[in-house]
Amino acid sequence: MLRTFKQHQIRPTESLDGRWDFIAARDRKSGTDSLPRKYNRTIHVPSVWEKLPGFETYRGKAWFRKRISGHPKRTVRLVFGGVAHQATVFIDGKECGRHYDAYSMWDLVLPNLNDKHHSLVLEVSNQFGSDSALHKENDYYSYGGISRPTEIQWVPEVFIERIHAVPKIAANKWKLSIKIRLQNWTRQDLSRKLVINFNNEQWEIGNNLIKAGQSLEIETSLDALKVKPWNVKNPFLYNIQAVLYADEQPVDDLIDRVGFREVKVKGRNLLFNGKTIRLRGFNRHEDHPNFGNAIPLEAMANDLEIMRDMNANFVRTSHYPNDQRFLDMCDEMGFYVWEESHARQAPFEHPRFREQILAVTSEMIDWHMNHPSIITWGCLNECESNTAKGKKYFRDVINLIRKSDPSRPVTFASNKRKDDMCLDLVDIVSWNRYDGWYDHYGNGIQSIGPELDEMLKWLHSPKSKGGSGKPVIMSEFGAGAIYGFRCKNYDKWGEEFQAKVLDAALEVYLNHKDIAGAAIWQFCDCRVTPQWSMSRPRTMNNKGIVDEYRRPKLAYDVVKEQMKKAELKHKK
Ligand code: ADA
Repeated sequence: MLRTFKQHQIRPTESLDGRWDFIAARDRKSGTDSLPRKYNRTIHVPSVWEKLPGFETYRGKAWFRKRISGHPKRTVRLVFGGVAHQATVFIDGKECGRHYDAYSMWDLVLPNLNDKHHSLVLEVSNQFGSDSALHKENDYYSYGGISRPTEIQWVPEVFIERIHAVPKIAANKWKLSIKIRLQNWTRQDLSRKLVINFNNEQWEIGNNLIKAGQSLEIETSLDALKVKPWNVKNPFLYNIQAVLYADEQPVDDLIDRVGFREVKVKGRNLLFNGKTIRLRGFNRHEDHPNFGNAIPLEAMANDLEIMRDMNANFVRTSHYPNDQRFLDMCDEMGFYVWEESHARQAPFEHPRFREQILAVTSEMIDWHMNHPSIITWGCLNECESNTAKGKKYFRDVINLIRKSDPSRPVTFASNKRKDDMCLDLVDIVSWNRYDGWYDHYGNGIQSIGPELDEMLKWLHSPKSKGGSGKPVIMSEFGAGAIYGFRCKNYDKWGEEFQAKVLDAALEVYLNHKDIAGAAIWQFCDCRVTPQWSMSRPRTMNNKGIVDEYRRPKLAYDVVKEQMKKAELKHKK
């Protein structure tokens, strides 16, 4: 399933997960200019091919094939949770769509497929280079494959594509501002009646004409709702269902979920339903030694249980949108989430950068809008925010975020310190700092407090050119440790050294009156690309509090204790 809950009662759907035919370019004898006639094996979907013995380091192309069936009166819509990272879709040998980026959900409507069986083929590549600005050699691994759940749906002439529901409170009454997007894939104008079912009540939204081949966005508002608010202690969720009628017959539906909460910035604080909150948690890569980034639901749930055990209430989806099922579980368990579009030290000069960053940012918000756990949108991690040229990109991406969703604050994680030129563009200032690891090794931990105070003094002065008075999140800090390397000399890479740095950093960041949140880098060790191997023992980023198998390092108990102390302090 694409989500942790059922999204349709009327629309027929079917999972395409399971065995697909598979062949890699390196195994094709007759060249790769045309689609394969033969497939030499099958592969499970979702998965990454790097988990197939012999494919551990395969960077190239592969083809996936599955038989699908049409429908006499409807057409086929394919929904992909994520394909890593360049996909070209063929139906019966004809190209019918493309998508770039592993971390965005996307769909394809295939009009007029008759009700016979058809051959669906995906050509997938995890290659870097001139076509890929966001997936590149990096301090995390870009895998290859159909790495998230995939679904086939059979939709009527006009179907419900998306529901966006934004909760707002006024005079102590909750309301939902709703936008529903309908798509008419036929060549004729069609009229349809729309109904919304919410909290055991029904709202008729009347008849709407949808022009041939076009989408129509319908706005409405459900007012004076008797609902319980969503918060991390009591994450109350409500289903919202849109139903479409043709000639008084229900022909389509879409169910999504909402939680009633408002996130605002007030001075140097983050307000959540009017109360100041303090964030404490982790940066988490979607990475696992047995699954790559195709992490099964149970393993995702286990990650959140481990974070909860360490008294965390916050997770940053570094550095890309996550599997929606992970976000669903954050909604269900009660976590605050910083989700960001895919970029880590991205090359603005890359010929495809602009189009790709705008596309993935738009897809992130369009598909993930309704998650109550997402409290801020992030972007452009440690990108060029220290130049006038770079600021143009920051301004365009942040403007796109604000236009797509005015309801959430915006931030980006910066390592540019006093050279940053983009702090006027954000609502929340976020800093990546590694005092005691990259900086000031040796006496580094004594510098954490003084360095922070020096930065805050600069920030809340005119010198920061727009950062003054804004909340601050310490978006990354930490140290590396190789699991099992114990070292009483407190040498680097030893678990003792990492625990000492984390203890000192959390003592400062979780208790400073002007720090609204802190996210440790990082939750678990993760695989990186070979180019990083000189500075990354095991070709892994070893700053996890647990290793890649989620085995706790010495720092685990230090983090747990520091976060418990902070939870008790801020509850007061
Ligand atoms: C940066 C970056 C992270 C990771 C970290 C590290 O802050 O944002 O992705 O690379 O450094 O481990 O050095």
